[in-house]
Amino acid sequence: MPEYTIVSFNIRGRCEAARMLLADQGLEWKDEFVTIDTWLQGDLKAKAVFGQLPVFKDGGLTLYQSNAILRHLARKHGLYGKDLNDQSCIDMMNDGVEDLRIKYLQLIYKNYEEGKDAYIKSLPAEFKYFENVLGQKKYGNGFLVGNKISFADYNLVDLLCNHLVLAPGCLAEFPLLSAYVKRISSRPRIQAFLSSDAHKNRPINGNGKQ
Ligand code: 0HH
Repeated sequence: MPEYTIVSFNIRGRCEAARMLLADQGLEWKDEFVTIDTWLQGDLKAKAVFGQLPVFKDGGLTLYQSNAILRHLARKHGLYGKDLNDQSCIDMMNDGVEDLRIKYLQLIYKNYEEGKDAYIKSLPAEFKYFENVLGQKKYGNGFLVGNKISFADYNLVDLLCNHLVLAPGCLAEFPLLSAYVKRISSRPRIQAFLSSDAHKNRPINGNGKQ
């Protein structure tokens, strides 16, 4: 029986980075998808710590908040750097990913038709920060931090893959970031995950926009 359960809407949304992490680490999980009708009945929302999905189950632990889920898995499976300084840098990078994810989700759910062109124009200003980090030995080069993949890498690659759907040429001016996405996406288990029907058939977002 899989060790972990992810309860979410049937979208990639905020869970796909955790799924990518689990797949890459060779870990098994079970997806339980909640339909909008079930959600609107209200029982699950009432039980949720912050009234939202996803929820993650690891034995007796029930965890809400997608970034807390990533961190839990990272602590358990050695994806949180080699020491305290690495951990803090990984947190910093993940916070940067979260800032961009919030902007992306605001576009998708609140302002898609009117905001898409301006959002795409704003992307170089967002991506340059990550490009700079990849170019600095101070944090890392192959990965965001240090010499080993961390939960922030899965989170960033997932978000960049969504952006490549939104604007296929958006990484063209960023050689390090383009190579990074290709390198991580071609890790054998990630490649298998990304080409699985489960991933491909799962909508990116809940409103059909992408
Ligand atoms: N900070 C939280 C986290 O990182 C944010 C979670 C969140 O936004 O975990 N949850 C949303 C679901 S993602 C939620 O629970 C948005 C997609 C909504 C589309 C659903 C339709 C899917 C149909 C297949 N939203 C529900 C709510 O707030 O009541």
